[in-house]
Amino acid sequence: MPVPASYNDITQDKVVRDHVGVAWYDRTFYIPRKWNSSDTKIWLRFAGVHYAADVFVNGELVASHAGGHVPFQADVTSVLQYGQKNLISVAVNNTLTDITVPQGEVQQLQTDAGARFVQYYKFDFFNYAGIHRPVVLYTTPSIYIDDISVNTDVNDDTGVIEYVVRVGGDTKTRATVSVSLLDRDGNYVIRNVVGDQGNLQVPQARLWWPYLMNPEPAYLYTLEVRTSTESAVPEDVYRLPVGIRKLGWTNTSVTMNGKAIYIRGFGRHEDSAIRGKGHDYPLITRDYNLIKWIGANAYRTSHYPYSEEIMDFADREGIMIINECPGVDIGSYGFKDELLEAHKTALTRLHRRDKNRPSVVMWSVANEALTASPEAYGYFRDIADHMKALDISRPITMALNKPCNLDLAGEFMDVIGFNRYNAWYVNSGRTDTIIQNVKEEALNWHKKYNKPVLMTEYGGDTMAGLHLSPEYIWSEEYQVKLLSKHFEAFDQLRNESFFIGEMIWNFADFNTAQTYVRVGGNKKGVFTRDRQPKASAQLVRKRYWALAEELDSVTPPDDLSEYVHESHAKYLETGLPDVWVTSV
Ligand code: BDP
Repeated sequence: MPVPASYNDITQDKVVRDHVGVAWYDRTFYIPRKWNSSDTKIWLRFAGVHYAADVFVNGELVASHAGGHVPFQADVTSVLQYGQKNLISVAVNNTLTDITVPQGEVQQLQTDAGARFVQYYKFDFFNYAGIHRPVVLYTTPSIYIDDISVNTDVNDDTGVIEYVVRVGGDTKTRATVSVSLLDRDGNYVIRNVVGDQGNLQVPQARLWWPYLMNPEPAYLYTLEVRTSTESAVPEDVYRLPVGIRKLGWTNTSVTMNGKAIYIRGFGRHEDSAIRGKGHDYPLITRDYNLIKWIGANAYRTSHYPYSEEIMDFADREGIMIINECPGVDIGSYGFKDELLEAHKTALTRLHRRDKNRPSVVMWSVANEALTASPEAYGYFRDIADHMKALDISRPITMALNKPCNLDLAGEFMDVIGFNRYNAWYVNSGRTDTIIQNVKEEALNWHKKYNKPVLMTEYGGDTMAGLHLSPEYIWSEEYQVKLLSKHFEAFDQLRNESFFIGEMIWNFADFNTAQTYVRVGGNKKGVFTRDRQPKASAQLVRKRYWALAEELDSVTPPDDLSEYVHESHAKYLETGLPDVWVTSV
């Protein structure tokens, strides 16, 4: 099996595709003799293995980890054979139960060949499994930088970087920490400040801005952290990209550097043909090109943390991230204490991995949980308390879908996200019901909780190439109409002060479990699974760039209005005559 990749879609064997339980990976490798030094530690790091993993090196268990979307590592210095062959074995277990995050259930099915285990789950994406993200061996000195936390603020035009560095390794030897700050061109702005925590003041700071909100978005400094000791242990150096920004929120808005943001984006998935959820640089680069081409400024990592490489792109390109933990459909198999603990652990690990990223503007603690069940109240109060104990610098949210009047979790959130499939699962075919329902629901959420509201999901399945006119469900024409009607609702809602954004479900088509409501997967993408635009992509592009123009005075790309008949050109200046507007 190739690594990184999901193993499911690589072979012709559906037993491999639908496998439930443990899969073993083995691999041999050599370690140079010169790595064998008392000053050096060797780490084995997995960026993501779904769902649980036991890792053995030369037969010795070095790491056990549960949770498919966050990294883990082990100090393997003492189990390696230097200058010789080593064996690494990884047992990957994809089983989901009522106390894994996300939840699932395994049942026995009687088949013609006898009883077989089958994995069931309620969430709507294929439970791809395997070693999904890169695996690396790397070295540090024996006294090393274990963790860095930064928080930023802006006072007038001075940027403030608050930092804490944690040193790991032999605690008997005292290590001195010093930090420096470099600008984007590599020039030192601040040099060698000694101490493992402190505040850096950056006069005339260049701020981190989202894409299209500023002509120079995503400005990143580099925080260079060094350790030194009085012993012979060599220094450790870590270079952390830092975006200086001030995030704020009220009961009607979320602000970046004092300016209200309006989110225009998508829900997404890590998903593609053959690789499944395996890391793929060309694919993620293409995705960012499409996101920028279409003029989006944000997305939600529905429904689990995405790879670190994907997050690096967001930091560097200025794409705002609603960072979601794998709490999708939480409660579908009951609410238990062990589930709550696993959910908190998932949040802790996500926070530890992504706490320093300027792109992360909100934490999403769950998607479509069973928030109308009585247990949901205490459960989500604890989840929110836990997240707040980890981070008070970012608002928390979740994507809610239970009827507003029955929901028990929203009061613990800072921002309300809601998912609703008007004219799709509800009133299929009736695009004439969208505007009033979307407006009414958004208003109801705001009335109930007095928080900013955004629509985190809406959309309809669309078979690329299916054309039916007048529009009919599953056709490209229908998706265009369904989105347009939502846009009208959003434009009316934007006049209400509390409505802060719109996210289409989904960026691209993706694979799901086999069910009769899915034709080769979920087809709600604005792009196909191989990242080609459907007709709706052209419409979305016009809208997202128009919003950027209206809100942030951005000049849209030339090709957006390639053809305008000369008799209409004048309306670009003066606006459409009233008679046209009413007839549309
Ligand atoms: C929502 C879920 C999302 C699904 C979507 C759909 O949050 O994961 O893929 O519906 O049905 O309920 O397309």
